[in-house]
Amino acid sequence: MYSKIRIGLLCTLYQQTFCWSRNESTVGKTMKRHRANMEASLLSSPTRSLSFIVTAAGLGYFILYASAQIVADWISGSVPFYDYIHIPFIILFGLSIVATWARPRVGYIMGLISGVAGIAVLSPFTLVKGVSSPADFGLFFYVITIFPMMLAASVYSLLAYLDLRNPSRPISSNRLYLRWIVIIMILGFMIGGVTVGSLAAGTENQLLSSANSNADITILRGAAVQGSPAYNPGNFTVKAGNTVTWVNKDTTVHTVTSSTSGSFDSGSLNPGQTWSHAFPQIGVFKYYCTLHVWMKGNVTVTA
Ligand SMILES: [Cu+2]
Repeated sequence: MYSKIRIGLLCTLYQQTFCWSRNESTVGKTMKRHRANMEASLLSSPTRSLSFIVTAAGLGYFILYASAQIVADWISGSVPFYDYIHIPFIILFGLSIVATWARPRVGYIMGLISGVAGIAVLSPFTLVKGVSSPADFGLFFYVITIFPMMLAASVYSLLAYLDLRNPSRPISSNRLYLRWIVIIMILGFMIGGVTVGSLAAGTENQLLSSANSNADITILRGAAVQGSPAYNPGNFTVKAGNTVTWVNKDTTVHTVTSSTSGSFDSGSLNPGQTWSHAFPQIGVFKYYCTLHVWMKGNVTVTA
């Protein structure tokens, strides 16, 4: 009798488990199919294609730009360190675009995270420098287009993710407007920025070329590029007791710093700025730029 009860109990347990799991799986499947249908209709909507286009364009623009730069630098023989910083982002952005296409809900989160990470990590290196000196037009153009494009990709990824998270709810017209406002603002910012920048570049070039022409030594345009001439003349000869003046005619900050520590140091010399130092003693005084250590020059002081 005891065993009969036990078998009966087991049967009930088994049946309940079986029924429950079968029930669950049927309901689950229907729910899933319903959700998939909603998502599919949402994904085929114009909003979705707009989200995909903006996200892919925003992230893809960086991939193309940074890859082209790496190839160009590689051909020219010197690959600066920011090219290496770009590599993980090229991979991350590429994966995000593929994911956005194949698995939108995961993809848009990735798009949002990688867009924000790109802005956060890359802007400290270039943003202020690029905007402050439009005469360095390559960098200026990079800054004024890359970051707005990344921002657009991030905003669109966020909006697309919010829509996908709740696929049964119709997309509000506010969000549709918001999408268009974001595109118009970002395009306007880029076009305006490039226009103003190219005008400012002309002015800056003029100012730099007319900056202190009485200086003894000129920091040449493009001095930061490894292998190109930096200080002109590279060796300047002066009589003891005289003062030597440097002028920075490049578009970026440089220094004139003694290779013998503590002897003399100009500190940061902004574009157009001059700096002077007196040489009372005879000898050869080597100096370099602390920001671009390959920039070297010397002053020979004679009796
Ligand atoms: Cu320098």
